[in-house]
Amino acid sequence: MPQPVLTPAIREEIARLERADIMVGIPSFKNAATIGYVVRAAQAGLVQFFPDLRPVVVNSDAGSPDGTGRVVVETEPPDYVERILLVRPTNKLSRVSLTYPEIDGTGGKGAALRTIFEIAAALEVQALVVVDSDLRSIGPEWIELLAGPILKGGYDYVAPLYARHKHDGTITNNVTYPLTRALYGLRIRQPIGGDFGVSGDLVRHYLSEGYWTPEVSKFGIDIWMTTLALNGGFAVCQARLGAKVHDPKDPGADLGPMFRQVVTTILRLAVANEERWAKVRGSHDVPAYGFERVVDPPPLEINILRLLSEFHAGAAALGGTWREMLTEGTANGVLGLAEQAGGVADAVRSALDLDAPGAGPASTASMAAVATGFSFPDALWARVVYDLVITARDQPDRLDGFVAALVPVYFGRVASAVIENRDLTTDRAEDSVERQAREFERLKPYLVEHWNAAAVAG
Ligand SMILES: Nc1nc2c(ncn2[C@@H]2O[C@H](COP(=O)(O)OP(=O)(O)OP(=O)(O)O)[C@@H](O)[C@H]2O)c(=O)[nH]1
Ligand SMILES: [Mg+2]
Repeated sequence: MPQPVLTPAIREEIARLERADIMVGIPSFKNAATIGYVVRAAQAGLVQFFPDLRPVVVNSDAGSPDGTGRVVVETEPPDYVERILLVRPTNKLSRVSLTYPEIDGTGGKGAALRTIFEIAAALEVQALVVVDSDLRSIGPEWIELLAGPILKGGYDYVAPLYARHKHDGTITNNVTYPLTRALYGLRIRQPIGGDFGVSGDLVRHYLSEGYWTPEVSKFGIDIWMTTLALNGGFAVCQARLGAKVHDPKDPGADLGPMFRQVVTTILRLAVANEERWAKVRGSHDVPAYGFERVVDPPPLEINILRLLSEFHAGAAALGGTWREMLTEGTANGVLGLAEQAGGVADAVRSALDLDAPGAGPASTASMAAVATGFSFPDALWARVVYDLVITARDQPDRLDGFVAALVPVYFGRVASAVIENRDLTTDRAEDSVERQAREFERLKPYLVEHWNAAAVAG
């Protein structure tokens, strides 16, 4: 385990704060425009719901040039709680913004959280709540929903449950949810949601864990936290937070590096935890705290044409690599689909006249309506992911390259899901996510057989 060297500034803050009972940690990187709102919500939540505890808000920033840290320390808590409810918080709320140190030369969300864990452990907090700094939909009650199960219910890990738009959360829907559920047998719907509650015990467990990679220092951190909580025997629940509204991302344009960091981490952890999942069949619900809410998250546009084109182009550039990382049957299926994706992409381009000079971007709906013939079957996708678990074990040194080569295949899978869900409400689209997760469970023996067969052969 790399020991991040806490900077003198961080040590000073720890010495000044001495102790806290509850901490809200916020990682950030150039979020000056949105973090003030998140800090206001967190502060109001701490005062309103936990007036007797010693609270602290800690922002772990990447050294953002846009003044993110200044916004944090200058944001005043809303006074309405004290004015109307006559709540007198017993302890003054402290706000801190720090620049986190890199870990072995790598910075990112995970490195930011590691500093948050160090501070939480040093202050001996009972509950740590972590929330993203680009959230628009957070309210004070999120603090109670994420910390309440820990402080009042004895839980150690609270994963978020939110309504996300049917086209949002594609890494979650296609990889981390179905794979975590099928491997470890627990239905954590948002294993990389970004907003969590963690007990003091679990924070200490995180700090004692030996497994840490450059990917964990970046966006691998969320699945690392969830997987360690599940496999360390900690009590896990979920909290219904309503909608997740944050800076939107188009999977084809923004999510490639994040996909690689998350997927490499989930695969390496699967290899390391074989004894945890080998015998698990089926899955169980995980209790959820908080009142159900009916909310419609804002729509998200996805460039299906780009996804299909990259999948098609991937076959020419990476077909050989796909054959190295997938079984023969899986590779043949994927290569056949990539070929088809090229034809469908051409059809979309010509039907919508996208090659015409001055043609503007097409809407997701109009592209999906033309692309209806394209479908990436659940079973094939599950085999792709399972083949990668085996490859992660057998060729660990080449895993980064294999996961990079998986990105266009994932694009093909995302395109298929967007096309399939084009006319469905967000609610109904959830059915196809569940169907796929059941397919991962149904094919778990495929994973186990290949794992055992390859072990014998090797
Ligand atoms: N300190 C630090 N924080 C980062 C860095 N990259 C991202 N973050 C923070 O991590 C959080 C999540 O980052 P986003 O870019 O919103 O990621 P996302 O795709 O929305 O991720 P999910 O919400 O998990 O789907 C935000 O609070 C970011 O500010 C980084 O390099 N350093
Ligand atoms: Mg975000």
